[in-house]
Amino acid sequence: MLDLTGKNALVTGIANNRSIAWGIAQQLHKAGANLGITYLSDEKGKMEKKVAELVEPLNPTLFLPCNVQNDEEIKTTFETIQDKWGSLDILIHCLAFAQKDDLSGDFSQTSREGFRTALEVSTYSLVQLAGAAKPLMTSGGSIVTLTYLGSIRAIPNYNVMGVAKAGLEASVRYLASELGSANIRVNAISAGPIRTLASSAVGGILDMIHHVEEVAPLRRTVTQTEVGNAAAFLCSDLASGITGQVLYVDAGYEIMGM
Ligand code: 0WE
Repeated sequence: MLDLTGKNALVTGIANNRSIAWGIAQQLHKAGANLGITYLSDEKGKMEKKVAELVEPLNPTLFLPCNVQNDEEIKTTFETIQDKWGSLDILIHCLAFAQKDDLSGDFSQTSREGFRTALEVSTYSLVQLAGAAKPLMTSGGSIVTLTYLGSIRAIPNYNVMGVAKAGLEASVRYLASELGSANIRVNAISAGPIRTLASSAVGGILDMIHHVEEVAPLRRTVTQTEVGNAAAFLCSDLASGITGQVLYVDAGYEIMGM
């Protein structure tokens, strides 16, 4: 049985009730995990309030700001985990950002700054958080990140994010290789396109979703709950032999040639 009772899980990347991270948090909670939630702090504290209200039913025992471009917030997050929990079992990484003008037009025109930002927030952040989590995962652990097909195929407009996700998937393999001896598993879920805050800001996302509904073997897109269930599985002892992998939760779309 899928059972995460007694496991401490840190979930990053919840912005609202459409976030994939929200789907994951709900399924981890359902499986009995003790949750810590991080959010991206803004000046007015609007995000803090919104995310706090959303996650309240999941009874998180930690609720912290964690902007991965802010070393202090990362330090405080993991110090608080050490103080309040003593150890960490599960880390969910659902963070990505590219400047909006780098998600359309010619990839060859990506600026140095835009490239740097996308890889810092979307790729390096996994390495950074895994490095901070490693000393806290004293009884082994499971790290799960989110990726997208644009890492291995040229998806129109995904551009610099495709490069960031390719780097993310390679980072999953290098982290899995390093952390395996501590019984820490590292995997990625490659989710099909879903309407979220991030994807809705992208032109043409609805056309992409309609394309998936026509072509994918299951003739539909996937839900946040389905991604959440796959994440709960990867975090559980049911997946004890799985590390360094990219698991496609995409209604089968990735296998199709036409
Ligand atoms: O990884 C993603 C979303 C990544 C993303 C989205 C935004 C929109 C708003 C990163 N940074 C930003 N920055 C913003 O300012 N997906 C898999 C969803 C997604 O994004 C796309 C897609 C799909 C699918 C962008 C272009 C084409 C397809």
